[in-house]
Amino acid sequence: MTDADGQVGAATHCPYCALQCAMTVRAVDPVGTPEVTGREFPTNRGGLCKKGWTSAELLRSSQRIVEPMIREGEGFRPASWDEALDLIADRVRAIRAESGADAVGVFGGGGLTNEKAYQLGKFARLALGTSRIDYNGRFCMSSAAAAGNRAFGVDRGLPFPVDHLDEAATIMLLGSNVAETMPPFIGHLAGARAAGGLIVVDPRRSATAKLTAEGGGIHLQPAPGTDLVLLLGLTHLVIESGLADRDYLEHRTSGFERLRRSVSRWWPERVQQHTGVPVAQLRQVAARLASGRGSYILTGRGVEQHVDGTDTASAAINLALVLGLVGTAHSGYGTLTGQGNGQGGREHGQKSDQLPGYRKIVDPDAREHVARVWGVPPEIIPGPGVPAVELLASMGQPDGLRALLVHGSNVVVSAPDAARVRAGLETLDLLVVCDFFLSETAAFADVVLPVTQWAEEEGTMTSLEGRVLRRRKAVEPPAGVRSELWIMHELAERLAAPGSYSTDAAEVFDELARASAGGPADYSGLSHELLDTGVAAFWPYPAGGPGTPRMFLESFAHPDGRARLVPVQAHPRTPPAQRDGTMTLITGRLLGQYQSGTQTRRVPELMASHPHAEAQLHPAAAAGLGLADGDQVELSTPRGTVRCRVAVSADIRYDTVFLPFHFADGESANLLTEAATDPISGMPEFKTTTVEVRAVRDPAPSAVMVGDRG
Ligand SMILES: Nc1nc2c(c(=O)[nH]1)N[C@H]1C(S)=C(S)[C@@H](COP(=O)(O)OP(=O)(O)OC[C@H]3O[C@@H](n4cnc5c(=O)[nH]c(N)nc54)[C@H](O)[C@@H]3O)O[C@H]1N2
Ligand SMILES: Nc1nc2c(c(=O)[nH]1)N[C@H]1C(S)=C(S)[C@@H](COP(=O)(O)OP(=O)(O)OC[C@H]3O[C@@H](n4cnc5c(=O)[nH]c(N)nc54)[C@H](O)[C@@H]3O)O[C@H]1N2
Ligand code: SF4
Ligand SMILES: [Mo]
Repeated sequence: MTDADGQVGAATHCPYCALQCAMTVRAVDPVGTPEVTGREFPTNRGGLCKKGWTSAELLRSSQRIVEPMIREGEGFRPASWDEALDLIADRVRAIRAESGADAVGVFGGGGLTNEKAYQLGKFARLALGTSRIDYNGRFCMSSAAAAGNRAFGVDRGLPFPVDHLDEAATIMLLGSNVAETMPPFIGHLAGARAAGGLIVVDPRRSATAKLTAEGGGIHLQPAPGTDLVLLLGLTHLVIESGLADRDYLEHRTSGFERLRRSVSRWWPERVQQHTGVPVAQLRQVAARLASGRGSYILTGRGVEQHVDGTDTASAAINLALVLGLVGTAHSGYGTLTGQGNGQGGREHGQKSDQLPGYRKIVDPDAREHVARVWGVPPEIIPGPGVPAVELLASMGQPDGLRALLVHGSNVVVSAPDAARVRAGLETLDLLVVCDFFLSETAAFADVVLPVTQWAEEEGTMTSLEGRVLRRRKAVEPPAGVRSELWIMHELAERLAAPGSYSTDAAEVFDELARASAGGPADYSGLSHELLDTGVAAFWPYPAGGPGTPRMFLESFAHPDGRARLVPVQAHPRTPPAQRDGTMTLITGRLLGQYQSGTQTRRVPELMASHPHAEAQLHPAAAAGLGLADGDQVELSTPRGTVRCRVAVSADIRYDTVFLPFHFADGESANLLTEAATDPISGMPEFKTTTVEVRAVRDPAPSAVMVGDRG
């Protein structure tokens, strides 16, 4: 195999995040770790972060599952594929007969290829006959997606190519720490940084916030969970200072008068009181964004993973619209999609309310169209299911789930209120987990099915800029593992399912393209063959092309062609009582770990950089609790307790503690979080939780004796 640049190996993309850095993977020998090199591409320009560089190590990991496993007592025994698949089909049939098809659930993932995500939605609705399918993108992109849909009529994370940011004079990043979560992305901030126009909004002085230091950028450090007030205040300031783009508002948007009234009570002093951001900084930011030299507003999980995440994302969009930034040639608004296929994963039907092409499952025309492609009558496609948190909460409930099939998520670590999720999994009559490793969730399974990894399969991914990319096979998988397309095919056959389930990714893509035709996310002009020519494939890409690198230049996707200003209200939260040890917990990511850690905790170099969870605490807060750097600390909420070491740092607000969520067992941040969700998107509140923080005195007997003698 030789890629387009003449490098030997498969031209593919990184298995991890949505930046989908381009790389070449070359098999060195049948058993050794394949070689990874960065490949020139507009998003990463040859660069990779350390997760990308070490990604191939997992292909040959000794911890890999290489044969199906069936529960036996506390452990597992190896099984043949036939035995495992027969067992699953038998139990699914029995549970359906007793409790109805909705007793069987499916949990998908934003890391699945477009082909697998599409097939999973079809398999759930037709082969299992269930409405109960949702996926981990609910934890990730759902708030931003809901806000994008209501404002623009369509949701594509970045409605412009990433490298257009290079020309910007001002970029405001709200709740996004790209320096750790997408390192090569910071190359695209260089222009704005040099122009003194990088603005970062984060309660921590994150690695990204530190980039504002040179060149006169601005770091706003609001209290966690107050971004909505901050954005309402900035919008108010822009309007009151005469900085709004009146001409743009008149011609390209609707709802300005209502919006203006809705922000009028958020005068700067009041915003300062709620957020802690000084009035002078608010004015500086408003003026900078309105300076007219190319401004972008981008949001990340820090502002979206809240119970008011959709409204917060809407407030960010409103600010961008009032400034006239969206659908123009040199400015914009966007959200930074997280998972490798977080964008495509939300388009092809693994979401509870959705059919392929980003269609609504309740829309009769959409059902008709998709049913025709599937070769079934529309009535047999179930109606909408329930979002992820509700789906997981229904395990063990009357009329809830009795069986769950998990494809590409480790909910025991990544779902909110994880102790309850564990308890729910234990009530199931059947848990099937497809994975490469025995994740914390797979450890609860009745059947674990080993699947192919990224470099062992063909497929497509849709990156954060809405560009459809080819994932290519570079190495042979271990003999015992199978692709998920094959698994769905085999199970569908055993269940005598309607519809056909191809095992060939290119064929599945062709079907997906037909199913998406005419929908908001239209892929109908694309095929593996066309993608292999290297065409820049930004969706919508209808038959004949040419695709859409920059969206909304002419009009928005609502019937009247206008963007909607959606007035939103802040319900300011009461900050935790200023008692000693009562603080706001925020959770997030570290450079060298990925998500629930199933993959990166198995890479020695990455583990060496972040072997354990550490709670980041301000020196003043630490001193007040009698804690020094490296001491043991205990964080607790009514739901659970985490013990870990403390990392004392002036980079965080004194009222806030930060914990990464990549670790398992007693270090798992989601033992503390609450399963409260945004009423519009179903997004859980991952980013602010009231916690009690206390020092742990060494409980070891020797230490107690030392203490006694003193
Ligand atoms: N290294 C690494 N990279 C990743 C991932 C990973 O696990 N590890 N995951 C990928 C995925 S799926 C995603 S979704 C993206 C996420 O990428 P990001 O959104 O950049 O990641 P987070 O660390 O979750 O959150 C970003 C920042 O939000 C801040 N924050 C917390 N609470 C608040 C708040 O109330 N207001 C504001 N303004 N900020 C707040 C945190 O301090 C943090 O610095 O990263 C992707 N890339
Ligand atoms: N407290 C807190 N919790 C959070 C967040 C936070 O910021 N704070 N962030 C949330 C966000 S944004 C996200 S995206 C979620 C992510 O959390 P998870 O949904 O747990 O995501 P991963 O850890 O990537 O889990 C993917 C699992 O599937 C496996 N896998 C990878 N690719 C495939 C595949 O193609 N097929 C199959 N069958 N398996 C595969 C991996 O080995 C791994 O076990 O966590 C959420 N949880
Ligand atoms: S930034 Fe994301 S896509 Fe690029 S190498 Fe790192 S993890 Fe992979
Ligand atoms: Mo995510």
